[in-house]
Amino acid sequence: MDKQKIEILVATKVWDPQEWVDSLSQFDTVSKVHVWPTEEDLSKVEALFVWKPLDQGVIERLPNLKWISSLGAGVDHLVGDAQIPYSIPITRIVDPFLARDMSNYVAMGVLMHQRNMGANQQNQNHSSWERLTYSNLKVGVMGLGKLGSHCVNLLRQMGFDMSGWSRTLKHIEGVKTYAQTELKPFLSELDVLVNLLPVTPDTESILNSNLFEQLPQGVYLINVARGNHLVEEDLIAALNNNHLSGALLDVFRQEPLPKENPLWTHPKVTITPHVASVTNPSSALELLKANIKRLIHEEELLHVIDREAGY
Ligand code: NDP
Ligand code: OXD
Repeated sequence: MDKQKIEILVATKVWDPQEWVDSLSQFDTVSKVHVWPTEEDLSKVEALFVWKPLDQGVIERLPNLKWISSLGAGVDHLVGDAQIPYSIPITRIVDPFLARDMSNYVAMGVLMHQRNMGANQQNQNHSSWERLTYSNLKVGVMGLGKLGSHCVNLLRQMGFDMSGWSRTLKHIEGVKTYAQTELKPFLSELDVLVNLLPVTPDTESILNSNLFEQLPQGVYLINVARGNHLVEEDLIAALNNNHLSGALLDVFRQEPLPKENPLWTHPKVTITPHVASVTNPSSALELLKANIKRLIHEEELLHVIDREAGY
């Protein structure tokens, strides 16, 4: 076996793997790229690249596995998977384009809300000239990691009054920051709440009626993290009793969102199909290339997640 080259298995359930396979096959550090599902001999595979749930039985086919990479920023599809031994490091995609695109999406959502674009569109449908004005907004971001911190900085530069909440206290110029124990004061002064947390046992279903009650009336919700953060019935109740003014949702417990889900037709909800920020294969491949070299040279991998914390 050539020590300078490794075999890789790509398992992408919801994406066509071809672009990844074509590029990885050209790396001079890769001897073979397998695509799951396969009957090929996988005993020499050292790296597994995954997007979305891994079929049961994959790991037992990989006796030589040394590293798993998520092909997205999130790792919730991997951390809860009992077939993955703790000894195998899991990495994720950290990429400036992912952060840029996410911040742009959130900025779009905040501006559409601030400038009443839904109501303007309806007025246009009736040729109705109604001057809907606006005020500056206080926007709070839950999660100040790679994406959340980029997002608060962009929106601060756009002139919004920004705050952020994270597990450990952050210091970000011009942004009011709160630590995990300070959720109540963080929530109490917002106009828009943005969720950019990872899903962990601590944050699963965090967007529920108890949290909504701690928000001032009229808050607009933007959920771009994971569907499992949101209790959908609690959101619908809070929208129906006018406690929340609306929601922009990109992620759902079940994706694709089933046709019969009431969120599709709720007048105060705007839906996008998990496209807030999409991994750009060409830049993500640069990170994978760097990590393949590190694996070969037995150096520490970049962007390894903390299995205990779950992100
Ligand atoms: P990071 O891991 O970089 O950041 C996570 C942040 O959440 C950190 O600030 C962390 O705190 C905070 N956090 C974690 N647990 C808690 C908790 N219990 N209480 C308070 N704060 C907590 O993640 P990213 O910014 O890269 O990504 C965030 C999520 O965005 C991903 O996990 C993924 O689910 C989602 N995503 C969605 C996409 C889409 O298209 N819709 C695209 C890409 C990502 P601390 O700083 O103290 O560690
Ligand atoms: C991600 C995503 O986690 O696309 O990268 O949701």
